[in-house]
Amino acid sequence: MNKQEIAEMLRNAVLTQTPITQISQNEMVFSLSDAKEVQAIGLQLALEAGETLCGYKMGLTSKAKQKDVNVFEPIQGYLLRSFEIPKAGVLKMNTRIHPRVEPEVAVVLKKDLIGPGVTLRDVVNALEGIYPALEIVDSRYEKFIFKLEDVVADNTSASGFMVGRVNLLPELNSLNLMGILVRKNGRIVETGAPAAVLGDPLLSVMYLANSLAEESKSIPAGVVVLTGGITQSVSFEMGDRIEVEWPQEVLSFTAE
Ligand code: 0L1
Ligand code: MG
Repeated sequence: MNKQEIAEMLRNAVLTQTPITQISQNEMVFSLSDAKEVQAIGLQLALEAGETLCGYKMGLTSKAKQKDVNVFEPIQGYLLRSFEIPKAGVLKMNTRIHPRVEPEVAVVLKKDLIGPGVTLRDVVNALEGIYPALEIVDSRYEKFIFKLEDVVADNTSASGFMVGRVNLLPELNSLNLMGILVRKNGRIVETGAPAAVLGDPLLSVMYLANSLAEESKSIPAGVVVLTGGITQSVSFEMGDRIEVEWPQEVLSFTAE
């Protein structure tokens, strides 16, 4: 299969909620650079279908997430406006395959971050806001199993996100140690703190800016940047109620 065909197959898996066999199992040679090209074609297909790009995500930036899926390198993907879940909302299960939720830190910038050479100080100076967030990942591969190249081609399993209302920027100095709980049907199933993300989630933004620079892209002001799952992801089913609790705000949804 060529890269266009692989991208179309992945898009079809999203649209029909039908998981596919891992690309790495079928293709003799499928490199990381091939996978990045497939991801870029997938974005193009979505834009041609009328979708809007609204941000970027980093993935596998915490040890918990890396162990979760047995892939040990940070990865990046894109966010579409249609991924956004209404706050205090309902998560539609009929558009997903086997979704999981993870607590994240979201960042919005007041000025473009243009690499290469972006430093942590540059990120701090560019911050408009830091928000509690959650991401829905939904691998398009059977049994949620993949290699690095597969998950990159699959836009890092991106499927949904919710960004809170409370801007944590005034509390930047204590961000890394804020305690976060994930509850499923009232029971605590994960606990963590933003420091789990590369020691500081803002390093994830720095990494993203410098990595986008290799493709002559930047992080524009105003877009959402998800910095990566803080804990292992949590699977859920129809009827489950999920709450991601920060000291300042609770993000929640019911899967219907
Ligand atoms: O943190 C992430 O968003 C990781 C995404 C890729 C792995 C997964 O599907 O869990
Ligand atoms: Mg994530």
